[in-house]
Amino acid sequence: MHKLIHFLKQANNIVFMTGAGISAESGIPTFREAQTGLWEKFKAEELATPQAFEQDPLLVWKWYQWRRQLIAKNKPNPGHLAITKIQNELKHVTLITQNVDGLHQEAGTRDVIEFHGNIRNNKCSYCSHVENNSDNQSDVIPQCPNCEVNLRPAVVWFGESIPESASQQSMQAASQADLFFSVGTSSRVYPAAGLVELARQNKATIVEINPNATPMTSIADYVFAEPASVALQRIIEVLSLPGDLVNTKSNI
Ligand code: BV8
Ligand code: ZN
Repeated sequence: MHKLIHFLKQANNIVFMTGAGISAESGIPTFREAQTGLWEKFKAEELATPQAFEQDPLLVWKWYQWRRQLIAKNKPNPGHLAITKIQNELKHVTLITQNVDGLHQEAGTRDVIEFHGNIRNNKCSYCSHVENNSDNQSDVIPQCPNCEVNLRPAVVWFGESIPESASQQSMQAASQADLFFSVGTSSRVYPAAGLVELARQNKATIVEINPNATPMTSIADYVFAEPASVALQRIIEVLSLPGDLVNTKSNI
């Protein structure tokens, strides 16, 4: 941990990339764990596609409304809050998130790059119309005022490209990072997972925080095989202690 904290304090460009695992401790199911209740017979990856929305818009719409209500009932956890604290205490910390739940912003993290869009808004697939969905709990799908077609959640579905600005900002951040944290992601979805590889190619020190191994574990310089809130709070504790750093009981 000593060397990592030394890196943290010396780093000029720190990047955090988060996945569904950081929201798991807020009660939001991760993307690949089996769904529950009326959604248990569906796989998230099958519902989060333009084809699914085309085929059964109401089914996909209800799934998103269900997720929105779940998110609204939950709040950021200590893992989200720790990233905000690190961003406030250290210079130049960039957060890229694959999550669409908005919990990082709610935790006070600034300039969040939403790599897969956000669930708060609806957008039109045919024009630039976007509208907020926050207080709409209806099962009636809103229509685009310009095109008179179904609006859809303002997220990036499988088979859709990453929004240009999010993609550009993320690639720039990853290529300039000297310290890159991959937090709570199975590192299976591309191009997001490729950002770790891009950082690595540019000689960044890679830290993975995930209770389970992923395809990125083998290229990580430091691995915290524990929940995000535990690992990030340990880093905060050791970071904010003055002078010499305490020994932590971990393999780091
Ligand atoms: C693209 C928004 C170019 C929606 C998401 C065939 C056709 C088309 C494309 C493809 C194809 N084959 C492959 C692709 C590319 C595809 C892809 O990568 N597929 C994968 C499945 C192989 N990618 C795309 O389609 C992307 N676009 O490539 O465009 C293109 C265009 C046209 C045609 C071809 C290519 C777009 C991908 C974006 C999809 N949208 N979300 C919504 O949310 O509804 S992705 C979705 O997965 C979520 O955003 C999620 O964040 C993301 C990644 O998953 P994870 O976050 O990693 O979540 P997961 O559940 O997997 O893992 C959770 C982890 O947390 C676990 O490791 C667990 O151990 C850990 N954990 C659990 N608890 C904790 C914890 N960690 C820490 N603390 C804890 N407490
Ligand atoms: Zn439209």
